[in-house]
Amino acid sequence: MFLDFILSPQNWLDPAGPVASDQKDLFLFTLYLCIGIFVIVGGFMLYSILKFKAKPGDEELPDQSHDGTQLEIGLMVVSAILVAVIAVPNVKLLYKLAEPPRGSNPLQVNVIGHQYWWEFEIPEYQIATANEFKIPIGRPIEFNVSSVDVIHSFWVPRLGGKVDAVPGRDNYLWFQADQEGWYSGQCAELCGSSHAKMKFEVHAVNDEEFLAWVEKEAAPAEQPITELAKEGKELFLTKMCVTCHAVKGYDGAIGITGPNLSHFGSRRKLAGMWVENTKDNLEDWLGDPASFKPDNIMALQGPMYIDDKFALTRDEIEKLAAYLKELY
Ligand code: HEC
Ligand SMILES: [Cu+2]
Repeated sequence: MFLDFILSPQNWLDPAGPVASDQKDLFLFTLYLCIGIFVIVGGFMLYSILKFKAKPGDEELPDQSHDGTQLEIGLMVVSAILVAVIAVPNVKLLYKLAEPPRGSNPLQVNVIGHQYWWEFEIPEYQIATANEFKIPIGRPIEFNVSSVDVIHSFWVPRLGGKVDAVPGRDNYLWFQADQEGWYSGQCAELCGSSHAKMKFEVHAVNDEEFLAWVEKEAAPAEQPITELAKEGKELFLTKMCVTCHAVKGYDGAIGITGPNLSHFGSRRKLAGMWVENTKDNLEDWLGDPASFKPDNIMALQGPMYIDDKFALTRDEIEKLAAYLKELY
């Protein structure tokens, strides 16, 4: 169990950028200091208990003394010094991490929490995506974090501490990734039944790969190629999917209740969870989204899931999945 936590992809003890690494160092410094205090105080206590406990044959109470003015003042001074030793590096780091280093040209990303999924916008490149996004390594990323419904919390443990996503408010956070890789993120504020499944992924890549991704994401969605996918597109446009989902370049597909699906086929995971975005999982999702994530808005409000009259057939699900997979 404990080892699972250490090896987890959300292990903040394994930082991958300067913010997370400073925060870890500060935490461990405080922890080690406290362990030291615990050992010294506990040691004195243990020593006293063993040395002064009643021995066989002791009949009378020992001398009951108090008032060690010098000792008491001494302990107060030591405590005050210890508080300062912990407070000074904390305050220093707060100021250091308040903003990215001067002149570092941070990338702006807007993060919006929704009932069980995350929306990400990169205004500089006019990109809107969901549950998964790429960042360039070695460059600070500044996040403006907010929410459209309740309070969520944006947290990527291996890259830096978290910040609340509060409706009607922009909260601020920055971090930087120094190593390429996938970093798992998590909503860290209880927000409902599928809160634990409100996950997302940050993919840190080199500049070249980042720019290629940005270019692809900014472009309109691909047109379907196979017959199955072409039929899927027709269904997508006529089966009310577009009331909630946007697909760049399609008139009418501008829904904002659900994730932007313009390049859904290139996403690694499904609905931000730990589930791979495979054909089978996608078909299962379209058949019954609530079985993956209870109380998600697609299952709660999508007419095809609440009224048998609009239910999708097996054949329709296959076509829709084929189409979505081609939205690369
Ligand atoms: C009532 C609004 C609504 C309707 C209608 C709707 N969806 Fe969704 N959809 C959502 C929401 C909200 C989510 C995100 C769920 C979550 O992760 O909590 C979602 C998620 C998805 C995802 C996963 C996206 C990702 O980023 O992994 C796919 C794929 C999808 N919907 C396809 C469809 C298709 C196809 C239809 C039409 C048959 C459809 N949806 C109809 C709201 C809707
Ligand atoms: Cu949440």
